[in-house]
Amino acid sequence: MQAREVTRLRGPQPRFHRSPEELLETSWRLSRQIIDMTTTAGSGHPSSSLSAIDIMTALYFGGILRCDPQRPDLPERDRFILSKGHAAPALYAVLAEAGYFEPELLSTLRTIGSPLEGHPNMRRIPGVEASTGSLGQGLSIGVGHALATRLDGYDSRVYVIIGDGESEEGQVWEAALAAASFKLDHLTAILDNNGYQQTGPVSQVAPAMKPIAAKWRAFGWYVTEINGHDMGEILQALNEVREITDQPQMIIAHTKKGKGLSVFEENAVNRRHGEALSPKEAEIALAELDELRQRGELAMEYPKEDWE
Ligand SMILES: Cc1ncc(C[n+]2csc(CCOP(=O)(O)OP(=O)(O)O)c2C)c(N)n1
Ligand SMILES: [Mg+2]
Repeated sequence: MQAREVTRLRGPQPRFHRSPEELLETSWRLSRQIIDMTTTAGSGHPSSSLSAIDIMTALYFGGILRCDPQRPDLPERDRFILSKGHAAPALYAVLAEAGYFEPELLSTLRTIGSPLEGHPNMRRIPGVEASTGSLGQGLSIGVGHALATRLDGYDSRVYVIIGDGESEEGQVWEAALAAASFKLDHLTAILDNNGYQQTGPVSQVAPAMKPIAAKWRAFGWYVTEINGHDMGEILQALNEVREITDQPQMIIAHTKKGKGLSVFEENAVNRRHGEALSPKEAEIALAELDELRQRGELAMEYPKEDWE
């Protein structure tokens, strides 16, 4: 049987084209919201959300993701899937900033009746592409979207953020194998490589996870590694992978769980996985964030030799 020739249909264009400096400012604001909403809720995963917020900010507001918040179901849109669904506060902050829903809703996180559940629910929030939280599934869902949009002849790209602890799930590697076999060059995975999972450092729980880049390469993926808190590096990687043909791409983003804020750094076990800050601690964390901004140090240094 002959392969069907499809003309790739272009979709919406990126809505926001903020500069790296503006993106840092956006991410600072959204980081504050992550701390505020989880502390108000008294539960949630602030450190897991903060490690991914710079990447998500760049995706949505740095001229990458082609979507239309007024028409979230447009078939030609790009897709973003947060496979590590416990970082929902980061996704909610980004979606509200993009205009998918009113920012006032953020303070209802995890309250009875609120659509902002502890993990994202695609049936209740526009812009949420997949209901995630049960780890390991998001990349497979991304493979499905990439195959479906290719069959339909759309030019849509699919982006999936996975966690390093999450990568211990076997399903991640089934998806990796499938994506490379199907030559899904419109699929980009981003690994939030923050070095920690729920019960401890990934290097202790699963020492064989290293070397991670070599594993993805061996599965047939194009791989690049970046500082996941450097807007310039994030944007460069996201632009670079668009040029890759016949292969899915993995961006290994070296990040800090809790974005280097002292309240999280002080915890050597798991950077306070799944714990909201108390109001007093939140005050300290917010003051630190504000200080970094005032000193013009929001662009976080994370030299290669310190990457987990
Ligand atoms: C299938 C499954 N098993 C266990 C959990 C509980 N759980 C939630 S977050 C987490 C750790 C995830 O670590 P990682 O992927 O590194 O994410 P991080 O919080 O570091 O961003 C675990 C085990 C879950 N949500 N789903
Ligand atoms: Mg982790």
